[in-house]
Amino acid sequence: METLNHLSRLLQEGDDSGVDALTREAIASGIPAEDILRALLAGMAVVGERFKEHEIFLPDVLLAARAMHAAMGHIKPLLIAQGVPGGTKVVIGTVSGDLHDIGKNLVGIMLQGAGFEVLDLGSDVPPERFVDTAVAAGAPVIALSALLTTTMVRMREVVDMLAQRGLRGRILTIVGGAPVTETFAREIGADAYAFDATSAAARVRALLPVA
Ligand code: B1M
Repeated sequence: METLNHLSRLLQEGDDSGVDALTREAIASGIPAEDILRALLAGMAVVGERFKEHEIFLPDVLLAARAMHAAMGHIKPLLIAQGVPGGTKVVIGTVSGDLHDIGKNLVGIMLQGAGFEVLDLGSDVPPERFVDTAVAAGAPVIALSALLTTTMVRMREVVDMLAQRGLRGRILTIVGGAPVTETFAREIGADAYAFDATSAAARVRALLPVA
């Protein structure tokens, strides 16, 4: 669809005001939020590819990320529309040393849409903050995101800290992010792994007896 291709192109160009306006227009014309999200993700995948190939540079990626945030502000309420407020709490964040938050935000939105109360700690979150927050809030799940091969190893610190404090089994962990795999999740002792935001919500639901 032309509007969605255009949206994806504007995102690749880092045109945040263009993305902002066209996202609002797309919503008003009845295009489903899921389709808008798909177009944005396709645009971001191109940005990642071009960055890898050194065709664009970090400031370009930052502009694309800013445009993504602008669009997410509009589609977030639509994506979580079926959410039931006040459900089971899930603490979420991107691990220490990692500033990537777009995927984590998406996981948070899908969790909210599935009826969970999401406590979002942001990015670059130290292990003790995850654990302390979960304990203080009575959250049975910690959801960890990492986008860098250098930071995914920090997920293990959260799992280990739960074990040291005798909380393994009472507070469960789910991990995900582009470099994270099911095998890695098993290796570090995480309770679950999810490939994307939609399956993350389903996996968290499956982890809990009643959610
Ligand atoms: Co960076 N970056 N980045 N970056 N960046 C990647 C990740 C990279 C793959 C780009 C590349 O080289 N092709 C590469 C990592 C290489 C590696 O480690 N193997 C990379 C690099 C190298 C870096 C820097 C080191 C660059 C530098 O400084 N030289 C630097 C690191 C900064 C830091 O974190 N300390 C850096 C910085 C940045 C920006 C700040 C400019 C910006 C982030 C802005 C922001 O997030 N606010 C940025 C961006 C935007 C990207 C790319 C282009 C896009 C990431 C993204 O948002 N994707 C990325 C390339 C790529 O992924 N194609 C790249 C869209 C998002 C929806 O997908 O986050 O994968 P994603 O989330 C998915 C799944 O992974 C999953 O669900 C989501 C979809 O449904 N998921 C979970 C995520 N978390 C989950 C948790 C779960 C379950 C599923 O359970 C809890």
